[in-house]
Amino acid sequence: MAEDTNKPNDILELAPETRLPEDEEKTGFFGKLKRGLFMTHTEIIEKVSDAMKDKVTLDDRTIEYLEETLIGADMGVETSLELVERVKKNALREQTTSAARLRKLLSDEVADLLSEMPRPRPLGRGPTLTLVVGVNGVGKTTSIAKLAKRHLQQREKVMLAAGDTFRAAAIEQLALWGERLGVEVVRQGQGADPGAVVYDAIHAAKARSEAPDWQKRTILVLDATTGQNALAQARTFKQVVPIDGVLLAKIDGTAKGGMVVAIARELKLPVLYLGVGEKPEDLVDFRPREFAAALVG
Ligand SMILES: Nc1nc2c(ncn2[C@@H]2O[C@H](COP(=O)(O)OP(=O)(O)OP(=O)(O)O)[C@@H](O)[C@H]2O)c(=O)[nH]1
Ligand SMILES: [Mg+2]
Repeated sequence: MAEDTNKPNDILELAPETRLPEDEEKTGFFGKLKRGLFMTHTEIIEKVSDAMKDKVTLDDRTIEYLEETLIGADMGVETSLELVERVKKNALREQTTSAARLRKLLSDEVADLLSEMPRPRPLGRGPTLTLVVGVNGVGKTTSIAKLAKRHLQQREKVMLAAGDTFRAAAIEQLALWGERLGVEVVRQGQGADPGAVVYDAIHAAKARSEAPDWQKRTILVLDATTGQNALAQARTFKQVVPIDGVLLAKIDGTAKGGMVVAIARELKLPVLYLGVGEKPEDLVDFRPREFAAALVG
């Protein structure tokens, strides 16, 4: 897949208090993100509000409850404990007694923590070969369509290569997306050598592009609904192929959106994109501040 540029996440970051116009809330980046994280958000917020009901102090029981809430959202045990510890310190200093304030403190801490996480290697301006990997059914093909659409919108040329020559109908599925999006799909028959398909595709793409320097990146697709299992997959993939970043698909279908934090923290892999639905436009960039705001803000 060829593309020109990929802006580093931080350039696009908005200040946490930035309010977006109403239309943008619904259809734009933040609206999509909020819809995608709706289940996780609701779960955490309800629990935080519960924990803080009629509270005048942040007692041990409340703290424990908060820890459980974050662990329940799959943020990872260590990370959850650390986050709550940081929130507790700030809350005690401020003598916070409101759930809303506690949420803000939590959102700030999540954002800070995610901002410390590994950043994607910046891509240069030349064409890019993107290899998309992941286990069965995680959302690879759909994510490829989403990425293709994204690049087309950025006025970049896109070519797809049907490298899954193994699963029945996998080639047709990608070809169908190519047709819908108006993108060329390089393909061979079922059972063909995937290496040969990719070779053909690179050859064809190079023939259409003068650029001498091709950059490569590998994106691992994980399914957010599979929780800890996805983390195990990532560990295994990391051992066999250098992963440049993760696309976490199906975050809209789970209350475990905290996985993003665990991926960044425990696997030290940059999270690049979030899949927030089944349509080609249901893809959002991962940006720490907005993510934290949509999660708990
Ligand atoms: N809700 C939701 N569904 C998604 C998302 N991404 C993919 N899906 C759905 O997940 C299912 C599997 O997606 P595919 O793209 O076919 O997954 P795959 O990894 O290519 O699957 P195999 O080729 O069988 O290995 C499909 O029903 C997709 O519509 C997402 O971000 N949100
Ligand atoms: Mg597929």
